[in-house]
Amino acid sequence: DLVTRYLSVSGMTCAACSSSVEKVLRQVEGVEAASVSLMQNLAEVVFDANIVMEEDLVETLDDMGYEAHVQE
Ligand code: 9UX
Repeated sequence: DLVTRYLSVSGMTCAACSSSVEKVLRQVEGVEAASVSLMQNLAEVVFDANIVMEEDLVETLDDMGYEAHVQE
């Protein structure tokens, strides 16, 4: 099933940061769509919860050097 979740992402300081975060999220298997707002420090991700978990997305962004958290 497709779910939409929001991740807060800190550490993005320029537009290239948010672009690369968006690009990487879109390449994750199971992710259908990703949209990242630099101004809001927010990533909106639509993914198939049977394929990928939100914790995996958080870890992916942490590995890139950003600090991500799932928003309630
Ligand atoms: Mo912009 Mo982000 O020069 O790591 S790409 S700060």
